[in-house]
Amino acid sequence: MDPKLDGLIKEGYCLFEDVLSDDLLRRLRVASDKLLDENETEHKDTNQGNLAFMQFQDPAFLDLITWPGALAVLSRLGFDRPRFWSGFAIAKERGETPLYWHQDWVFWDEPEAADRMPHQLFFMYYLTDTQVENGCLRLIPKSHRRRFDLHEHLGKGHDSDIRHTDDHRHPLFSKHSAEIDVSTNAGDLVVGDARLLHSAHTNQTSERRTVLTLWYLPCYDKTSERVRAGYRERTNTAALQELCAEDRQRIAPLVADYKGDVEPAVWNRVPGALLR
Ligand SMILES: O=C(O)CCC(=O)C(=O)O
Repeated sequence: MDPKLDGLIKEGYCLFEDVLSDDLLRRLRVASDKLLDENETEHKDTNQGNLAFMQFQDPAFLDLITWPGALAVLSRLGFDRPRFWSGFAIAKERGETPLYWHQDWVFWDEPEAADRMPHQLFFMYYLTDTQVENGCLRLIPKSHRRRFDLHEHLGKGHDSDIRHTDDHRHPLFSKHSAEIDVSTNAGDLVVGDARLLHSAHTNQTSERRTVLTLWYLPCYDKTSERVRAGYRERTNTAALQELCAEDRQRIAPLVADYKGDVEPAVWNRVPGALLR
């Protein structure tokens, strides 16, 4: 088995170096700074940082979603017909508190929650080099399929009060004995299973630290109709309609295109009996 796929399956993540070109990286920095500077939504100032929905506000974002290097990574991992779900730009400004431990799978009542293979992957691109000092990613290997003590405190994750609490003594802000730091160089790609527990350190520097997180559905055609219908409920199809014909054509192979009428899977962020 490919060692990266082995890492993804066993540890819940893998790292690919130098995936973005210098030119795309430069354009993404400009585009994401603008997006984050202009963000006036309720997501602007939370324990997640300054979070903005990344759609097609700038041509660089479409280039990133359809980036041949990213599709080559998916293909190397054995996912030849992935779909794109959504994307976010997340800035950690100077002195911002650590992120809380969380996981991002939202269909915990569905059999996919216990699958060996991931049904939802994060692609995280940090736009600067990251270390502990400026808020690099932390994660708990194997936590995508194995229950850890932290799971008892997770609650509804991003859908809960932990996004806004001032009490950073909460266990979800604690250091964990199994955690590891993932330092990256700008242009590297961290691929992870949505079920993996992850977080990020405080940014102690004076520079903004931005990550672009893209969500791909790697084996969409093998994912149940219920889950595909669930994703459809939370997809902004209007943004796609606004693209010009040429851009729509570029993204067409990645569009999550479920058209059935099955009852959508219930949105449930709380890992239950399917996590052992
Ligand atoms: O801000 C970070 O470094 C992590 C972002 C994150 O957890 C996410 O996008 O799910």
